[in-house]
Amino acid sequence: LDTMRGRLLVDEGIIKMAGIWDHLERLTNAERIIIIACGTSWHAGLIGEYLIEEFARVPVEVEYASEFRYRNPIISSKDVVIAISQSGETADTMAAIKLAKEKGAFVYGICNVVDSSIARYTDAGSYTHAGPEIGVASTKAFTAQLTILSLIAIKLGNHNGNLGKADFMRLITELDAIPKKVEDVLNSVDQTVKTIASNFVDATNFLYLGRGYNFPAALEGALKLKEISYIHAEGYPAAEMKHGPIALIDENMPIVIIAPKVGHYDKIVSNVQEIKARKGKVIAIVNKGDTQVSAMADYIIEIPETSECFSPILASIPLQLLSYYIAVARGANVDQPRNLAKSVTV
Ligand code: F1P
Repeated sequence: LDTMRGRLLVDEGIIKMAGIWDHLERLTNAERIIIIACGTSWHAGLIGEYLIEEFARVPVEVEYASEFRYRNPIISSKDVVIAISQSGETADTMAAIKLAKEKGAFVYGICNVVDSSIARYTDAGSYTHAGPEIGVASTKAFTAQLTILSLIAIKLGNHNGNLGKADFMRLITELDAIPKKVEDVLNSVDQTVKTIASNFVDATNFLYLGRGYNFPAALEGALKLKEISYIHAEGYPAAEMKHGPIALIDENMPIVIIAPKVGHYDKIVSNVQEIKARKGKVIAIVNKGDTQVSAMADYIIEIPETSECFSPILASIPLQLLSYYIAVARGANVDQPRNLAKSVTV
C-alpha cells in the first residue's frame, strides 16, 4: 500500500512519475502501443488497453508474449511496446521484447524486480516496487501494475490533449484514495470471503464474469483459482455468457460476478437474472449499499465505490482472497502450487 501511495508525487498540482515523465514524447508520438506479457501480467495489460484507449485515445493491442514471439507480428519503429512482468525474467516476454527491439520499436518495461533481465534490457520503464512476491502466483504485483498503467494512461491523455486538466486532477485524486480503499477492503471482507469459500471447497468448476474494465478482472480471478486451488475456472465477459457459457449453468455451477455500480450495471443485473433463472449459485462483488444484484445473489461481497477504471484494483482483493481461502481449505500449498514456477525461464 505504501508503495502504491509512493508512486504519486504531488508537486504543486503536477503529478510526476518516475520513468514516464522522461518518455512522454515517445509515447505521445506512438502510432500504436502494443502491450506484451504473460499470465497475470497479461490481464493487467488488458486493463491497460482499456485505460490508454479511454484516456489517451492511442490504439492499443495486447498480446501474449508467448504467441507474439513466434508469429512474425507487424511491428515498426512507430510502435511503442509496453512489456509487463512481475519477475522480469519470463523467457517468453524477454524473447518478445527482443523481437520488438530488432524491428525498431521503443520498449517500455513495467517490472517488479529491480535490476531483473527485462528491466535491464528494455529502453526505459517503471518499477512497481510492490516488494517481493513470496508466492508463485502474482497478487500485489497485479494491483501495482494496474496503478502504473492508470498513471501512464492519465498522464499521456493529459499530455496529448485528450484529457482536460479538471478530469486529470479528478482521476489522480481518486487514484490517490485507492490505497486506503484497498486497506478497507482487506479488513472488511476477509471473514465474509472465508465463510463463502467454505461452501465451495468441493467445487469442480467456477465461472467468473465481468463487464468492461472488470472483464479482465474476471479472467484474473479465474486464473488465481486455477493456479492455487486446482479448480477449473473460466473467465468471460458477462455479455458473452449468452454466446456459449450459459449452457454450463445449473445448480452446481458457482458463478463469481463482478458487479460494482459502474458502466452497464443494468446489463449485469440482467445477467444475474439469467443465471438465477437457471439456478446457478451467484457470488457477487458489489458496491456497499447495492440492492438490485444483492437481492438476487446467493452471496455478496461489498467493495467501496470508485470509477469504473479503478474498480478492478478493488475487485481483485476479494477475488484473490476467495482463491486463497478455497485453496487453504483444500490443503493446497498456496505459495508453491504444483507445476508452477515463479519465473518461467524456458
Ligand atoms: C508471468 C506468470 C505469472 C504467474 C506465474 C507464472 O510472470 O505467468 O503471472 O502467476 O508466476 O508466470 P511475470 O512475467 O509477470 O513474472
